[in-house]
Amino acid sequence: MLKISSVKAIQVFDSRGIPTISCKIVLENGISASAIVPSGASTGSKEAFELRDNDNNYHGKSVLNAVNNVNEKLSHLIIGKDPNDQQTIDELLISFDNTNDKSDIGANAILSVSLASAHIAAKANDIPLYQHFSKVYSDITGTNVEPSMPMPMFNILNGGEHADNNIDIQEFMIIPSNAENFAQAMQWGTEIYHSLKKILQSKKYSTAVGDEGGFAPSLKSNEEALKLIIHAIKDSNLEPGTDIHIALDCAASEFFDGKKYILEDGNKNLSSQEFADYLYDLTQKYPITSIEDGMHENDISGWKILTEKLGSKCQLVGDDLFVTNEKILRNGIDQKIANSILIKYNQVGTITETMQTINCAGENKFKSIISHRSGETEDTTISDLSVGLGIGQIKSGAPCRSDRVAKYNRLLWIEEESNNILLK
Ligand code: 2PG
Ligand code: MG
Repeated sequence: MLKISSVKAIQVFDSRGIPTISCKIVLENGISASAIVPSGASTGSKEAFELRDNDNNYHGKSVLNAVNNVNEKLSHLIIGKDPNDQQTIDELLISFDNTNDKSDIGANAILSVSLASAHIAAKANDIPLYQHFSKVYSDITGTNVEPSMPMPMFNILNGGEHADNNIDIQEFMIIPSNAENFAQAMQWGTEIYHSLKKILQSKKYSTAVGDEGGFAPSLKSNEEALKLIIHAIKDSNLEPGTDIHIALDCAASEFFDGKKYILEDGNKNLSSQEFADYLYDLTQKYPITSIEDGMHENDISGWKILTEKLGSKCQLVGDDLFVTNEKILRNGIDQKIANSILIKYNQVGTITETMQTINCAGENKFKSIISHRSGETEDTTISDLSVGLGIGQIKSGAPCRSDRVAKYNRLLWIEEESNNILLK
């Protein structure tokens, strides 16, 4: 049995220069491991609570109370426990907080311990983290999984809350569907990214990047973004619709006023039905196979319209809609909305709950996509999680900026060192 001897958190910084928590766990035998918590910008209203200090420091964004909660409270719960038993650790953390949204201790505080615990267990057992995650998943859910490499979704053009431009849709992603392995997917992704840069330069558009490393030019319309991407795919000698497909994250909660979807694109004010038609038209013209948050998280009738219209031909992903929460997902499944879920562990707060949600999705034939947050760090836990659970898909932004590329680079090493694991 392994035994935790100390748990220590400090405040560190994410890719936006905003404070976040890093937690280090040390075992009795002296081995240590740490993890860092990410943070979102376009957040769902039902996400677990991110505790920030809201005082005069760091524009109110410091996390010193959450850090203190780890050091003064959570550490005492965890010291002496065996990190192999992820579920027991997470249940102790969850019940100590005792609120539905983890607002007492802070989901960021709780997640930092949950993640560090997984890292130290893998390290102490001398196995890769993804293998540890496979084992933890079968312990928690009773379902055995085969590790596999995920298909990446590269967010090469940024709009919405992640960029200071006029593009409504938050993420335009490319999926190298026809790639034979992860390394080839990476090659295609980077080649298209650089082709897009050249095209933007030739049109005198900005090549400054948004929060997730994708370009963030001001364009005439959302459709112009799609045309530029198709152009970049062809310039890379790849075939749109065969080699490469397109995924969108509308993050539609950000431009819904309670009644209408307000698009800067042509000053459109669209009803749910009209916005669903608008998205449908885009899928008719471009090889779009995945649309995330195509409706506001509370526009359930809009989600029903969208699912009826597009659900059989397109992956419809609930992010702000489901917030990685099993109960909210079950409710959505009952209402027959969406057909896939985005998985972000800080939306729910522990590894255990994240795995339970993924399992619930699988049992109901929903696909899962593991995701970064727009505020990221050098932490690469999501890469191992995607492989270990054989999830099949990951989005971690553009193939640019170390906070994004760190995840892809970790996946390249996993592919190299486990040459029998295939791209799903
Ligand atoms: C999203 C995420 C990640 P954020 O909406 O899918 O791309 O953004 O972390 O800002 O919620
Ligand atoms: Mg999203």
